[in-house]
Amino acid sequence: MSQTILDHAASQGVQLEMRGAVAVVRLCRPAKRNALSDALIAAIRDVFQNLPEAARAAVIHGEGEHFCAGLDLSELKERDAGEGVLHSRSWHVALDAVQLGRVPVIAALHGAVVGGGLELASSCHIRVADESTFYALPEGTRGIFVGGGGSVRIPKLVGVARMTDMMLTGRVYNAVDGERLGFAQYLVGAGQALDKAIELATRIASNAPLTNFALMHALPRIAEQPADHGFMTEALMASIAQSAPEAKARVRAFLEGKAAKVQKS
Ligand code: 1HE
Repeated sequence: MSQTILDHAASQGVQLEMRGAVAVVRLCRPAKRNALSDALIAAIRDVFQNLPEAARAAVIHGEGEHFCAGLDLSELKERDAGEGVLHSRSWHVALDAVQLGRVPVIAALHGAVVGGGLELASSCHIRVADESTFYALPEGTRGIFVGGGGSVRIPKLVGVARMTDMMLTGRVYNAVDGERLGFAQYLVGAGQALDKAIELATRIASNAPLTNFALMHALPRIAEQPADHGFMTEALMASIAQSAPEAKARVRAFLEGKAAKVQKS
């Protein structure tokens, strides 16, 4: 069943390839700069909801010269208000499948990361950008608004003031400024983002699964709770994580001198 869904997603332009425990997801619509049609959004949803059991981390990247040009503007038909809400909500479901799925997701960025492409990148857990990357929110100049969760997720990366400026003025950030401001956590040479993202994903795949789960599902929720509630949720999550046999084994290995020390960077 899952394989049929993945095959269909591939036919719609979202391919999945397993590299060990890392699911490498590729947007394959380079002629249209990986613009996100309704079919592509549905395929992203289906892939992330049906990752193979063996996947312990995932990477998403785009084929061609750009990560993603955002919403497919050729599909921006006359929608009435109700249809518009449902269209936006369909993006929310797809990008929630990325953010709140089973495994951490790393975005490997290059070229344009604009509009809905930036919304997609911001639903991932880590972003690696190469030096060709640029970030923009052209929605403002096109007379529309973000609709793929960007108004919730992008301010968490770079703040409300910066997002407001980008949408009001059409401001574009380059790769160096993007890393400095928090769009990406890693900046690498041209053409190296995918390799770096797979390297990080491979490392993440070797973490205790419950730690990865806590970071994906508990941390962002704790961050939105009042401090008193956050402390309680943290205590519950910490207790659950440390009671897992894998945590006990890892701590024992360190105490017996069998696990790596933290090295000065
Ligand atoms: C597209 C799209 C698209 C390219 N929808 N077809 N996003 C934008 O406003 C960004 C619009 N795109 C661009 O500014 C540029 O295309 C890029 C900077 C991304 C890339 O430039 P370039 O010179 O490499 O490519 P190109 O020649 O502009 O585009 C190649 C083809 O892709 C061309 O089609 P062709 O049939 O003439 O070959 C373009 O029309 C097509 N193409 N981008 C449709 N976005 C949930 S709400 C989210 C709201 C938004 O995302 S709004 C922001 C939309």
